[in-house]
Amino acid sequence: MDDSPAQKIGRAYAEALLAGDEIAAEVAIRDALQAKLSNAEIDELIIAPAMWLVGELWQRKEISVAEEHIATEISLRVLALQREAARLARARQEHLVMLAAPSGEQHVVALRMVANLLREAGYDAMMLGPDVPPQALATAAQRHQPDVLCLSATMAGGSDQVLVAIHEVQLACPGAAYIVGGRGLTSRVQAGAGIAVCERVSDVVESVDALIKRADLN
Ligand code: B12
Repeated sequence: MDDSPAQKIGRAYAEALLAGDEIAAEVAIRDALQAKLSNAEIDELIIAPAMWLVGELWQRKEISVAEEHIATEISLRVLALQREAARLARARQEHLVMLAAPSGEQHVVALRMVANLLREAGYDAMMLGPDVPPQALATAAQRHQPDVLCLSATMAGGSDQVLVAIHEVQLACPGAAYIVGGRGLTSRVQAGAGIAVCERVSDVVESVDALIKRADLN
C-alpha cells in the first residue's frame, strides 16, 4: 500500500532534521499545510516522531549533541511557521472578496475556481455569478463593502465591460481593489494602483494578499 501524505512528509521532515537542513524542514511543513493536515496532525504525525527518532539516535550516540540541538532548533522555528500560517488564515477572514462576471459574460468556471481558492485560504468570498450589470455590481459593492473585486473577461469585448464595471464600482465603493483575469482581456486593461491582472487562477490568493497589503495582514 502507498504511504499516506503524512508518512511521506514525516519521512522528509525527519531526513531534513538529521541533515540539519532548515529549508527542507520548512518545505516539508509547507507541504503538510498544503496537504491540508491540521496543526495537531503536523505535531503528532510529523514533528513529534521525527524528534523521537532524533532522541533515539542521540541516545545510541549515532548523532552528536550538536546535531540534536540543531534538530530541536529547527523544530522550534517550524512551530513558529505553523502559528504564522494560522494567524494569516484568521486575518484573511476579516476581508471580503466579491466575484462577478460583468455584463454579457456567461463564463464563470474560472471565477468559481477563484472563489474556492480564496475560501480555502481563509478569505470571505461572495460570488455574484454571470452577467452582472455594472449598476447592480456597484450597488452590491456599496452594500457589502468588499476589499477586493474579482472580475473575468472571456469574450472579445470583455475588456470594455470590465472597465465599465470598475468605473461604476469606484464611484460607489472607492476603497475597493480589483483583480481581473480571462483570455478576453486586452491591453486596454492595465495593472496599476489597486488593479492587478492575473493570468491564472492559482495566482489569485497571492494577488489578494498583496492588494490588501501585507501591512494590514501583519
Ligand atoms: C463552457 C463554455 C461556455 C459555457 C459557459 C458556462 C459557464 N457557466 O461558465 C456556455 C455554454 C454558457 C458558453 C457560452 C458561450 N461561449 Co463559451 N466556452 C466555454 C468553454 C468550452 C470553456 C470555458 C471554461 O470554463 N474554461 C475553463 C476556465 C477555467 O478557463 P478560462 O476561462 O480560460 O480562464 C483561465 C484564465 O483566463 C484565468 N481566468 C479567467 N478569468 C479569471 C478571473 C480571475 C479573477 C482570475 C484570477 C483568473 C481568471 O484563469 C483560468 C485558468 O487559470 C470555452 C473554451 C475555452 N477555450 O475556454 C468556450 C469559449 C470561451 N466560448 C466562446 C463563445 C464564442 C461562446 C458563445 C458566444 C457561444 C454562442 N455562440 O452562444 C457563448 C457566449 C456566452 C457569453 N455571452 O458569455 C469562445 C470565446 C471566443 C472569444 N474569445 O470571443 C470560446 C473560447 C470557445 C471558442 N473556442 O470559440 N460557453
